[in-house]
Amino acid sequence: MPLNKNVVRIGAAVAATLVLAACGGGKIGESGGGGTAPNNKKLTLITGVKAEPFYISMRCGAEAEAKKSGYELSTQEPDKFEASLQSPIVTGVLSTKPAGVLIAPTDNKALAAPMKQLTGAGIRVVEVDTALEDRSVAQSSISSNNEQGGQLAAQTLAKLVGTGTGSVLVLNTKAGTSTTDARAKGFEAEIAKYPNLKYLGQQYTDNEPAIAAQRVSAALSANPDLVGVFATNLNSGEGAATSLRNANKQGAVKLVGFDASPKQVDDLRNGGVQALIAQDPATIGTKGVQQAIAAIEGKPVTRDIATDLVALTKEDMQSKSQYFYKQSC
Ligand code: T6T
Repeated sequence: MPLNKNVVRIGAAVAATLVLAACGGGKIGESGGGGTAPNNKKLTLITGVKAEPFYISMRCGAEAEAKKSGYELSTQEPDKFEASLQSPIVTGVLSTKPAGVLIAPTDNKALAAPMKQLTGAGIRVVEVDTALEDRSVAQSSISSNNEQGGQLAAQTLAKLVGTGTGSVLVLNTKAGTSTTDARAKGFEAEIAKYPNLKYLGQQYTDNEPAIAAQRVSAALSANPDLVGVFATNLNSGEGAATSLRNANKQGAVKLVGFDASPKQVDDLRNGGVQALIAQDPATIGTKGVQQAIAAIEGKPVTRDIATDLVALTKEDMQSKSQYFYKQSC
């Protein structure tokens, strides 16, 4: 089912508007632990990786909302998108006794134990972007509808290829990343509707642009009929664009990326990438803080909130520049 519009906006509404009383039911000051101490206005954001425009934009939204609400937000970030580096950060945050933690878990299983330590100490936990498989740990999860984003990427890529035939590749990051796994899943289901396109499966990039570039050059050698690549996130997209440019395949092999970093936006403008599925990380941060505060203050919490996803092309990108990610607040 090809797209009949260049731009499709999905997931603007709350996906599941089930409103729950704050689970754990604790009130401020109830158990004397760090998280529940009276008048504790400390929040901590733990992102997936340091100095990356998606998380910078998320932090900007979170900081502004915290300030507006009289809370103090500090941010901690691992040097790489890796559970073994993020887990000790979570454990370290425990001793700083924030009232609430917003976290983007880098692995949908490995972060469960450290995150349970937080909730065990009475700290309210909200997932921002990525999530655990175990839905009993966080009180609220805010993210794009990533499966729909993958479907949108497949529709966009199929439209770009048009009546051509050939193979298409997906670049995922690391198995166990809830967001990119959902994007790959949505893409695979949707691309099956286009008999002119042969799905080659997904390759993992370890969330490293250099590995993404290697995967694309290997795919080009092994599949001379390669007509499309879907890069499920910022780093894989940046690496794929470099590889296609070096192989003189820019534009001949259509590249659809996810995210909208300054480099990805430049690539869209200069033809290095043909479409981007942009998220709204600032709103993920804003809503994450709102839900954490609701949980801390014993107000109703929304279990799942979906934020915007927008397809950007060279033609319409300027009118959607509010979706470009930031390098600083
Ligand atoms: O795509 C985002 C984020 O949604 C994903 O979970 C991990 O990668 C990014 O941070 C971009 O690098």
